[in-house]
Amino acid sequence: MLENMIDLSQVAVVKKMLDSAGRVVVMAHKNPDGDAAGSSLALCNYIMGLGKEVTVVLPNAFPDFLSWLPSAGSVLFYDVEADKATEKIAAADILFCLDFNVISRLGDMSVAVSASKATKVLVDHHLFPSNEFDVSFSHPEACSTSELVYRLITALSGDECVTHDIAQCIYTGMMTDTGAFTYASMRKDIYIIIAALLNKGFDKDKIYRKVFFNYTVSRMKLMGYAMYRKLKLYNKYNTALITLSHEELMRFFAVKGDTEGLVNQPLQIKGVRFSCFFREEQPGKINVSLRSVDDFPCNEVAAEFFNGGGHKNASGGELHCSMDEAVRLLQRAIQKFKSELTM
Ligand SMILES: [Mn+2]
Repeated sequence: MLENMIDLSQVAVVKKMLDSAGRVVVMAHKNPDGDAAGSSLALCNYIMGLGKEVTVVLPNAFPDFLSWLPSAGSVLFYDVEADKATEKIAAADILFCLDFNVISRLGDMSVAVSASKATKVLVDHHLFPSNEFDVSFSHPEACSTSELVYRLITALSGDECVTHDIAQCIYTGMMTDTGAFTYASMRKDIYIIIAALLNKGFDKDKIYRKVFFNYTVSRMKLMGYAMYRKLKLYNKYNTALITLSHEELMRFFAVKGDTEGLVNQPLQIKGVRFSCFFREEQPGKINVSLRSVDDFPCNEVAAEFFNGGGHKNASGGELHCSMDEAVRLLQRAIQKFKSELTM
């Protein structure tokens, strides 16, 4: 049996709304990841099963390795078809807002969503949800929004409503948001849900390969280069840093997503508790990714030194300076957080 998480009186409210709704739009955050795409498509497939008109509208495309997700071909992308997307949003009775906590996370699309008079239902696991939503299922304790969608639809219609397609979407979101169940994945409910999903008869190992074994040769070589030539260890501080300049990214023909996950790699080194990756997206503009293990608060480092924030073990930020200056900033940061890094 699953432990209770979502509020059943709110589920009843959603049920009523769905019963009387004509048109529904499901959306997720900009630069959608496996959880954003998986949770949206799971919910979309469920609502389609109810016989409603439903559209998934995303601010921009998800990575190629998610294009096999059931119904992925029917998604409307705001950055490509803004007029059509705006029309759908304006005509909807309900907007399901998945995997983000403030409407501004939709980027340019947020204008159309804020202007809509539709009932906005939030389903999300990020901290600090805004009050822009009419109904909120906000549960930072959930491993993923996909887990919450599973809980929502089974609370609405029981396990029978979970089709083979829906199960694959939900599994993908749960898997990607936990690094294939290597973090944020301690709650036993996660595995009770997975067992229920596997009953629907899909091949979870195949999903793993579709999502994670998708490198191009140039990406593999870039990863090797980064690891062999660009990894720096601050042993005294149990900290690792990888930097990639704009020139280096160009040299390896890096495209969006090619450095995904690189920041996690140094955490595999014995003793490393804090891993940083600086990627010079454009000359002078540096994207900062931070990862940690245990209690080391990346988000505090991100907020204080890198104009960013995020979760305790996974945060990000942005700098407008040279790579040398960024590295010096990190040196100051680890000096400041020395006691937490060396315990
Ligand atoms: Mn998520």
